[in-house]
Amino acid sequence: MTSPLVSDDGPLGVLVAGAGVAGLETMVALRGLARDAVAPTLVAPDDTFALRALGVFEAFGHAPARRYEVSALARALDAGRRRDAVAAVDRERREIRLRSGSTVPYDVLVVAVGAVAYPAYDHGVLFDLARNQRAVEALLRDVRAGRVDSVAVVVPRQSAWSLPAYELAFLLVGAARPAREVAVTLVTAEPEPLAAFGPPAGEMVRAELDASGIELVCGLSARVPSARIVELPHGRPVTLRFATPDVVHGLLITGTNVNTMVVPGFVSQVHTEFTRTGDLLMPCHEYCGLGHSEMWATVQVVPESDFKPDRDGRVSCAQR
Ligand SMILES: Cc1cc2nc3c(=O)[nH]c(=O)nc-3n(C[C@H](O)[C@H](O)[C@H](O)COP(=O)(O)OP(=O)(O)OC[C@H]3O[C@@H](n4cnc5c(N)ncnc54)[C@H](O)[C@@H]3O)c2cc1C
Ligand SMILES: [Cu+2]
Repeated sequence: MTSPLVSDDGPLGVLVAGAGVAGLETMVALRGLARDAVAPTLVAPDDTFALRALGVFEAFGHAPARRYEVSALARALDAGRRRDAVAAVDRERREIRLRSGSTVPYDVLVVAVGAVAYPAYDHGVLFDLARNQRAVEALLRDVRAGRVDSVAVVVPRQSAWSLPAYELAFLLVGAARPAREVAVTLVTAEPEPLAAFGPPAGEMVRAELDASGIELVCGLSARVPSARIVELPHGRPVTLRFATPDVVHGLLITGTNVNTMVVPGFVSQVHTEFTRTGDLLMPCHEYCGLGHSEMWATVQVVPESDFKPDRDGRVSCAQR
């Protein structure tokens, strides 16, 4: 078998989707290792790239992370650049369809589009400066002015990267006025603080938290009650019924067979069984009006022993 990199038909057309650290490192490595055997193209909607690791500090007024122009980075790597997003992949034809409607062919496709971030809780302040700047700044103003006595920093269950929560807890303690301390509690489902870094790091962080007076609650997943959360049991058949009093909506639960239209005057019924515990996003997938992008809920699939239905055996995420 011949390597695709030594084809006689010219360089291999590599399409890299995503200008985060994964996509950009792939481009750099390709150029370094395969040189002229590849013709890379970078597809991403972003104008700039910045190291997200500095994001928490930025919110507290530290110097913002340096921004790099994505087009300049692509030029420096002698790569093609499309400022667009991938909408669909056609594997048969080896081409992608872009959100703008055009198509781009590829020999090899690298998908590095990152994770989809969404708020785990309806309640509380989502610590995301890019999407929730006003609420984050209001919280920091209140902490600095001594208007809050306590703050709980909650790491949602299933968060893979919990470090920002620890940074946030330390910075909150530092931001409070010396004379008006704020009680900071960090709640995480990790068995040990910063579990991904192993036991020595855990012990160090535990000692630092202690020294800063931050209360640590670990090994527990926090629930922040909300009308947007519906808790359902793992490993047994459930029947879901959806109704709408206003207009047509569409509902799906990610990673399951649940996907239905919801039409005024009818009750949509779906049977399913959740095969693993965890949080699943339940968005509306039918454009239903101005509030559509805000129309989502979280299905928390819990072990059957934790499942607490109403007396009639039902649960509901709608406020009755
Ligand atoms: C506040 C914060 C602090 C962090 N601190 C650290 C740290 O200290 N150390 C550490 O190692 N990690 C840290 N991380 C984690 C790190 O940022 C991520 O692991 C990393 O960004 C993942 O890189 P990625 O390229 O896979 O995805 P992303 O950085 O999410 O990039 C995805 C890219 O894909 C693009 N994209 C999305 N959809 C499409 C589409 N349909 N078509 C084309 N392009 C698309 C996006 O615009 C973006 O350019 C932190 C994360 C956050 C949020
Ligand atoms: Cu909708």
